[in-house]
Amino acid sequence: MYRADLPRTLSLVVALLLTVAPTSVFAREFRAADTQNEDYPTVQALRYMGSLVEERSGGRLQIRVFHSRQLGEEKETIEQTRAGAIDLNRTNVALIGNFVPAMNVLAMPFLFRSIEHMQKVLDGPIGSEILNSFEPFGFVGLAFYDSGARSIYNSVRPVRTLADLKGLRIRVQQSELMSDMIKALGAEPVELPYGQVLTGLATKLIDGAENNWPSFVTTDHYKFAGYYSLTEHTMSPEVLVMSQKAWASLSAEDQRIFLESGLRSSRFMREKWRDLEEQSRARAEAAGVTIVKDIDRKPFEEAMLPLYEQVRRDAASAQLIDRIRKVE
Ligand code: GTR
Repeated sequence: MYRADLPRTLSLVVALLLTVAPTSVFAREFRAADTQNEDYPTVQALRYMGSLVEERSGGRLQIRVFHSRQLGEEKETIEQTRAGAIDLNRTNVALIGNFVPAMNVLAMPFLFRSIEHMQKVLDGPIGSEILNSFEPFGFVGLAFYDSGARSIYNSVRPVRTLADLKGLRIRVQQSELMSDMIKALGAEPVELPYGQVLTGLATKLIDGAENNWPSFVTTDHYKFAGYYSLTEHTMSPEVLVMSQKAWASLSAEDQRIFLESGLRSSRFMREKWRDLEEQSRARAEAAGVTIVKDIDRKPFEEAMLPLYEQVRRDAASAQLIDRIRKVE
């Protein structure tokens, strides 16, 4: 650096310090991870939660949202959250099910009869109990977010029956349970991080994948997979967790701020979700995607029985499944 540049550099540094000082000195920033795009309802919900947290704490607590896999793919961000390197994480239950067994129960195929059934379970005592059961695994459950129903899509043929699925390479989330599910349906599972699915479809590494309408469309998967079969095999919701480490560092009052703001953000998100689901479906239809509606779900459900047997070997999971099914 030339000597003549020094004063200018110094004044720049001072100016910079002055701009960041109010935040860095008085506020504590919490890093939140979300794999979805900037405008996705879950990301909007995190930003909304950030505004609530900031307002209620008089600016002491702030949330910085990292969307679009800026902090890595979902599996890695969950590991980092458990280690305390990421403070908040919005993840799908199928991914965090690798760590928290109750999450795998929520990802079970054909568990919920309808979205209303799922919301009733998650909004009620069972939902709170599940959120309260995270701590031994290094997380604190704050809230659930909607994620609709997941269906199978592919680029090869309309899937109506199990026979149609034979031999298709279907991408699943990085979850053993989801791999086993696709295997049980007779297709070939390929575990891939979310960010690699588009390339996988475009290069024909995979024939298809499975997801809800908004994920199918906002990722552009629909441009490479023209058949969307309404299998609606899972309704695995999203969950917002905080690292146990960040949680333990908060006063009881601040913990309450995060909990209540998380809950409010989940209500805020529900409206956005409904709109985007409709818009996404319409957009896929307008782009020429064939929506396969005439599916006999019975054989799909029956194919899942061995998976249920496997998961029910864990007594707590078996009990949770039964309780969820009993909710009217
Ligand atoms: C989406 C979910 C993401 C991610 C993705 C996937 O529905 O919002 O968190 O799990 O599915 O299939 O990888």
